[in-house]
Amino acid sequence: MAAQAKDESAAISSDESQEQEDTSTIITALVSKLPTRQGWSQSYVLYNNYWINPLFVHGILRLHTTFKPRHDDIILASNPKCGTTWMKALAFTIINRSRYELGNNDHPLLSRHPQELVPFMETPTCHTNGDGLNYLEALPSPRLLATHMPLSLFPPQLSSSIAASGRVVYVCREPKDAFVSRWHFASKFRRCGGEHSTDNLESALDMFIQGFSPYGPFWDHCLEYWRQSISSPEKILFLKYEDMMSEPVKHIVRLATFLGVPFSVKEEEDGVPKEVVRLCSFDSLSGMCVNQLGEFARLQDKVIDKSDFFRKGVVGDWVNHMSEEMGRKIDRVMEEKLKGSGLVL
Ligand code: PAP
Repeated sequence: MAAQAKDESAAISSDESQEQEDTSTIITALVSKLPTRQGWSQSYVLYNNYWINPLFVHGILRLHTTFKPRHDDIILASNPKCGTTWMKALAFTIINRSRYELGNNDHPLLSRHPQELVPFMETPTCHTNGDGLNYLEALPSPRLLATHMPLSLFPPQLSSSIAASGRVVYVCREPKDAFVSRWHFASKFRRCGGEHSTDNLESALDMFIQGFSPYGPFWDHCLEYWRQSISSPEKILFLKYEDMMSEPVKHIVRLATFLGVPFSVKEEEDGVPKEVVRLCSFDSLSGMCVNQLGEFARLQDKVIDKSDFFRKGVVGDWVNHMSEEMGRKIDRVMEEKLKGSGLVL
């Protein structure tokens, strides 16, 4: 009996892996037909009006076929370089504060990088060695899942689940700072070898204002979440990096309430929100050994170190890298694209 069950389960899993392989072949063929453009230290493909690393388009399409949402999933979404690492640390700490007390030596943030504690949905290669979506299935509920996907590329089953009961937190950032942050991140890959079109900040800027940046156009990404946050504020919380920097406690309290785990009066009196802010601050996280040493992931031929997610963490750093005229170029395009939306960045 047991042997028969074992045989059957082996047959099912071999069917499943065959199915996975077939899906992967179809997706690879589809991705290979998409328009491609070089830049930002590698080539990107245009999928559904967004420029995305082909590997991640593959990941997105795989989510479309196999992702199983849970009713209490929480999605942390962002344009790249807009505060993802920070938001991952904050949301994880807030959600798990009764399980992992702040100040204890066993707090997971002391031993694991925030990017590892909350996995990206569409970049499984960062977390597994081709192990399908098992790493998402293995997470306890409520799951915290991160993404750089625009809202329009969410798998339909996830969109329905969010409409019914899920939640999305979107963090946005002033585009000149996000651009400069991205440029530095790409420059790290330049150091790994080879000449790239982003060697020159001005040519990177030209690409950015044409809408050609990773997960760009930057403005369309923000606008999708912004509009949805206006029509469904109980589903999407739209936060700005700069607001969180200037009044962290206020926004952490908002975040906890939105996530369904508001701080109690006693917690506020005891200074718990302040303690969360302190633990997750740039100085605190960037000073931890776990975030300073070692590799986070390898993507194709590129190594991403854990420390690459911590550079300066300040508002307005763009002035140290761009001329005022370069800054005005981004301002002009943003003003035109955001016109009438009510969103000001
Ligand atoms: P990702 O989009 O690649 O996942 P993300 O964390 O959004 O990464 O971007 C990194 C930026 O967030 C860096 O900005 P900078 O280049 O302007 O310095 C990084 O320094 C900043 N950052 C990381 N952690 C924090 C934090 N705890 N508080 C504030 N900013 C942070």
